[in-house]
Amino acid sequence: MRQHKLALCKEHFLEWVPEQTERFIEKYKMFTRSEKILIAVSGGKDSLSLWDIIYSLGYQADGLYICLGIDEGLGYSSESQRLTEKFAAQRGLKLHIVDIQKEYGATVPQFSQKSHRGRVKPCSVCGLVKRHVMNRVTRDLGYEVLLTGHNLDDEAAVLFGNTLAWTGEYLLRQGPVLPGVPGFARKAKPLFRIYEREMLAYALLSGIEYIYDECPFAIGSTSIYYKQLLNRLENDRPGAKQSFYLSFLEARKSGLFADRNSLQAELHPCPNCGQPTSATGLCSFCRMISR
Ligand code: Q46
Ligand code: ZN
Repeated sequence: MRQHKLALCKEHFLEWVPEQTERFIEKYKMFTRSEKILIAVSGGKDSLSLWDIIYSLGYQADGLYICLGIDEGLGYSSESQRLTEKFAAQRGLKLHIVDIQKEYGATVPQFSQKSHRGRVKPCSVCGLVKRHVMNRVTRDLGYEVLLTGHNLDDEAAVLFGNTLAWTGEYLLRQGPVLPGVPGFARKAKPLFRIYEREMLAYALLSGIEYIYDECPFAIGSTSIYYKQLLNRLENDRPGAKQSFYLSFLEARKSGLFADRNSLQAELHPCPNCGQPTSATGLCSFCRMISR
């Protein structure tokens, strides 16, 4: 690991990743062992590894799998669900499953076709659906914190995109912990300082069976393009990705950006689902499913 000037054998690497994760959970005050935790799991290497790590560290965390109904001739959703269920069953962990088609009448690609959003790719609809369901399950089942498996490469790519466009509101919201507000539980990303390559190595070395294929709609995405650019930078300057992200957090902490409240839209509960929204009337999710 050139970025850390560190070389570890398999045994020590499998100890190092959970130790680092726990260090960051504590340093960034993400959650405690007495809190009820929900982990959003997709069947991919990062979220399943996160569940594995959190469980091995002695935290009590249940999983949430959202079946998006993405097939594209690959059976992407059914295969990722099968692997997630297998992972949970092997370890005796509790998994909640929400099937979008069964609950809301259409799959994510079908909602995308029907709405004006994302005629080519369903990613914006997909993001909207996932956010809504994650918030709903976290709130309805009384979880105190929701975890996602974003790693350093994911976060650096999002930051890169937000910086290219100087999207102030997103820059203010991006971070390892998003505090809870009435109607929304706290959110945390315990893997945000672990490189994608390290997570891949962790999943492979610990024998986690995960879905190798990317979502078919991820091909050609901007986030993958940004990751490739950042990898070129990292290749020439080991540690550049981490320093880009951590310098951003430092800059924000020291007040480089405007006060968070000045850019935050006022929220009120959606009259249908009750989730906080800045829209007047129904939230975007309820508007979409009511069409
Ligand atoms: S947004 Fe788009 Fe991902 Fe949804 S449709 Fe696939 S690529 S899964 S993170
Ligand atoms: Zn709503």
